[in-house]
Amino acid sequence: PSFLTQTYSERAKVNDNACAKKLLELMDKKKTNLSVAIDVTKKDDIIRIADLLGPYICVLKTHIDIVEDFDMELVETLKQLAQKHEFLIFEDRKFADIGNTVKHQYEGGVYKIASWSDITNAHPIPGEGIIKGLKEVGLPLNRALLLLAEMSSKGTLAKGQYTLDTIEMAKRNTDFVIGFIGQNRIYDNGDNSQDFLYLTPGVGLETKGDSLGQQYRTPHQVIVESGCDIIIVGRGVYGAKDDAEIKERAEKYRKAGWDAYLERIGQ
Ligand code: S5P
Repeated sequence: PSFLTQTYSERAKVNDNACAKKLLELMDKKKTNLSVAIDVTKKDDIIRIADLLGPYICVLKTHIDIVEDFDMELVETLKQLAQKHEFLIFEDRKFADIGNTVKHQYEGGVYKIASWSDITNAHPIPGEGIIKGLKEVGLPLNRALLLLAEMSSKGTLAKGQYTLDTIEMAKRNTDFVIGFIGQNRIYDNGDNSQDFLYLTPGVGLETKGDSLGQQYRTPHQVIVESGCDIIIVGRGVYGAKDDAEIKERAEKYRKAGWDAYLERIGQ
């Protein structure tokens, strides 16, 4: 059967990537396919919101280079919160350079991303060397990679043959690549040979987009109509007026995403 109609826990059993397996298991346990993008710029705000949202999310997505007062204590705290609430950390670094350069960017520099982020992502634009470079650092640490197969923004060049070639790249690197950032479940051969996870940003219930090209769809469109697995929501959740409303919004998106998943698997 197609992975589309299987439960997350059934898929966890047959996925032999440790990181993907753990993610599918905790999604099933916590009943959530919601990832929140905490795109705020102060350390204390990230920590406060992460602790608040822990119970509602399967993946905490960060943009570590927008944090004004970054230090390693921030990522240590996020690691502790990830343990406390059982979620994975995804640094949305969007690597896009040659293998040798991304290796350094992933392992070293100020942020030492590989030391704390379970999942990161890369544009396939440089060719397969980018995966090989990241893999040299990430595999020994049991990290995993997502390839950007499509984007949510208006006018994106990631479409058509580019997207199809991205899927082929992933199929040749299944030891490290666990899935995609994309808008549609493009590859599902239905024969259980390779289960890729589709994480989908550009999700909003209230608005259709922003003034800078972002485009939003609903959790139902993403999970049921497009067959993706995880909804990524940023401003739709953290952009609330206070903590109580942030929690309310997280629960609203969690429920919308989970109900859509139940509908998809026919439960
Ligand atoms: O195609 C993409 C890929 C990503 S990872 N479109 C996106 O918007 N993103 C990220 O998802 C983006 O960098 C941001 O962190 C989040 C969307 O945030 P929102 O506030 O628009 O929901």
